[in-house]
Amino acid sequence: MLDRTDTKALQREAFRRDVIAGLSKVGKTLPARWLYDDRGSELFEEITRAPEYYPTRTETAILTDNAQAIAGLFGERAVVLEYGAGAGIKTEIVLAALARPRLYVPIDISGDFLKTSAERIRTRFPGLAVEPVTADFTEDFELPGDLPKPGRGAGRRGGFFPGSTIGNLDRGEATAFLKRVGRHVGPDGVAVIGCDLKKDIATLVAAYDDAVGVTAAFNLNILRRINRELSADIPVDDFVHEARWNAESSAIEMHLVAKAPVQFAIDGREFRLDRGETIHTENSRKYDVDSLSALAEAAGWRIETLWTDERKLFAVMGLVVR
Ligand code: AVJ
Repeated sequence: MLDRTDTKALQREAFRRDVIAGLSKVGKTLPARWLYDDRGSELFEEITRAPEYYPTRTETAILTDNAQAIAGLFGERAVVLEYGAGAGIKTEIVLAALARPRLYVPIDISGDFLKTSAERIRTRFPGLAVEPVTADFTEDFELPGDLPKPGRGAGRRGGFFPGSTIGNLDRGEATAFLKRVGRHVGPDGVAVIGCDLKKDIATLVAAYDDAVGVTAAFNLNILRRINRELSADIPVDDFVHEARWNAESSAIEMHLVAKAPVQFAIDGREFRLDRGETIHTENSRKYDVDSLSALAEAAGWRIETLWTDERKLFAVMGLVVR
């Protein structure tokens, strides 16, 4: 029996469902969220240090260089809602710059991850109230009713979503996400969102196919995870990592390409791939100023400030509700 309070078992069942559904389609896919088990998260950390992967260090520099302006957007006594359990140093840069923040609310689906990062923030900012919320922010959810409302000791509410994770969402999902943030922060709310920018294809592809092969290991790990958690027998060595630019969707796509005809079983179901057939594991959309404005407007926001680096590699949007 599935215990409804056992989130680990529920996650395992959701994983099995998604894997079987994705691999049963004609164009095989696996949802990108499943790339991040413990090993996947470790490998992603390594990616952020790869010389070709410019987003993390560029965004961190943008936040550092503009911390005062960002703090100005949030205003005094802000209630900060972070979508994702905490982006480590980026969160700290913003919180450290704020004027007497009222409350920090990290939101994440993983309760364990939330606990650890909430503890880290409490240690680093002893005077700051922290109220973690366990929720899947890619779907609609209500904030706890007892969060301080603007006025009476609390300032504005501001959403924070760094990392260009918004790039994993398609246009409809990204619009729905920004509308959700708008509902959470209310009419006087603001948001600070990190987005990767369109640039020459060679730079983009290299960032998602680094020379050392960390990104390849990260992508292939999803197959190892299926073998580990769903007792499957996927011949992982028969697959290679590929990063592709899709001009139509303005996205880098990660694929796992079968080097030979492959067959394997999961849960007694047989799956086959022809040589050259792929499993599409991630989209990472790249924006320009016009597409960012259009996205913001469609979701009820206006770009108040767009902070970028000198080489225009990455952008941080400062949004206000229209
Ligand atoms: C964590 C989704 C922002 O799209 O750049 C990095 C994930 N995938 N290298 C990105 C990722 C391959 C990353 N995000």
